[in-house]
Amino acid sequence: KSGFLVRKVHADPDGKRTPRGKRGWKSFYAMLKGLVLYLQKDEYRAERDLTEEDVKNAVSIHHSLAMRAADYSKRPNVFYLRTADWRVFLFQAPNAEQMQSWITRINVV
Ligand code: I3P
Repeated sequence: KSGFLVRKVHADPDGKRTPRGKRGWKSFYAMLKGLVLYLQKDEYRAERDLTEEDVKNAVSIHHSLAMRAADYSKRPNVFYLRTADWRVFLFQAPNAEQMQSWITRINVV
């Protein structure tokens, strides 16, 4: 699965609140491959090698949990991703259907 997602980092490993200045929303082209959610800064280019930054932004979704961010009302179609190492991301999908599709795909693996 792939598509555009806007990401906000809410908590760093061990659930520590991400500091001010690193909490802004950023747009990525997201690709779910196996147990890794790749977040590419530029829009998708077919055979491109992953850059150092792409690797840094990639998230392991092994033992992670995605759920609709019912308590977050500043933007629509936002879901939480909590990783095994207790990081927390918010992701905004382009529409409700895409949001649900990402949640289902992340939780099924
Ligand atoms: C953050 C940015 C986010 C905002 C966050 C700010 O600033 O303005 O959009 O979250 O508020 O800290 P920065 O880019 O300097 O990190 P919201 O859009 O959800 O308000 P927060 O610290 O209350 O999460």
